[in-house]
Amino acid sequence: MDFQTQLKQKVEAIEQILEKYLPAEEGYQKTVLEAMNYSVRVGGKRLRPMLMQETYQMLGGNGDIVEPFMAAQEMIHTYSLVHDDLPAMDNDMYRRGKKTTHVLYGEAMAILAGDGLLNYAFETACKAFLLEPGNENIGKALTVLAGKAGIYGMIGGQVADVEAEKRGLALDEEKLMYIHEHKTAALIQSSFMIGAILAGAGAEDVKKLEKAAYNIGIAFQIQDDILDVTSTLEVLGKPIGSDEKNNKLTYVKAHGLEKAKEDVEKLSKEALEILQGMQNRNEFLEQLVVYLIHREK
Ligand code: GRG
Repeated sequence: MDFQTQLKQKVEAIEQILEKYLPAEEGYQKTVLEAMNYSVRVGGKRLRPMLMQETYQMLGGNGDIVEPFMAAQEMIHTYSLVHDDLPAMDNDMYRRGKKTTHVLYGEAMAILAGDGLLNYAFETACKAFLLEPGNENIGKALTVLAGKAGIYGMIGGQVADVEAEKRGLALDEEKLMYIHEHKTAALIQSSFMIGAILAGAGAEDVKKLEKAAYNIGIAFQIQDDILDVTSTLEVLGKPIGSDEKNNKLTYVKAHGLEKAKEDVEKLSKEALEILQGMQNRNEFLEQLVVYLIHREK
């Protein structure tokens, strides 16, 4: 089966898992539940749960314990997008080709939907304890899920990004890499690490995958910056030029388009070398990394 067909099938299978874990839209809080579910169902590449599942399988995992974590990670990712699109942050009206959550449900409900998704992510991941009550890897995986999304992870990166933007700080390479590592690479790292931990991998393999995912995350973000300059609204599903509009510190701005493209290649090559050096290989995962880094949307 070719890569695109496999990718499509895997996205559909992940969407079924997500559906299983989304909350029922009922009760006095129904509106926020609808806004949460809208935000998750609106689409997206489902990259993070896919990376988690593929890593889990690469390292010999064959149960369903990874599923609540896959759903949790997509909920965390979705909350971050809902909040990032708010008027107080990027004030974006479109995401994934559809209206953003605050445009449809209002700002207050979008804030609450983001909060709801973040909290429900942990309620969902904790369901792994019901599947395998005695499995101590669940606690380790929860620690990584929380840490990489938190103030020393994605939120930390977003804080530095918001401040750089608001204050119009001069380009600073160290800060730029801090932002990319935390805002973007952190959730990609936790996807690989949680997949590995739940499959019972040792600390050394988890460290190697953390490094590979760092490279993938940075390359993914640089590609995001490249697309913001070179793509179109139709292809991307959101307006291009938003980095410029928001006075964003980007890799393309700091280094120029050519160097940005070269570094994407270099980072992805190093990441693939790490994956190819693992005891077990997953051909689809390697193809997925290449595809994501060279994606057009
Ligand atoms: C609000 C705490 C907080 C964090 C927001 C994710 C994020 C941090 C901001 C969104 C803007 C952005 C460009 C982030 C970098 C990561 C990135 C490229 C996210 C988009 O991820 P995709 O391409 O999205 O996987 P889909 O729609 O495919 O799920």
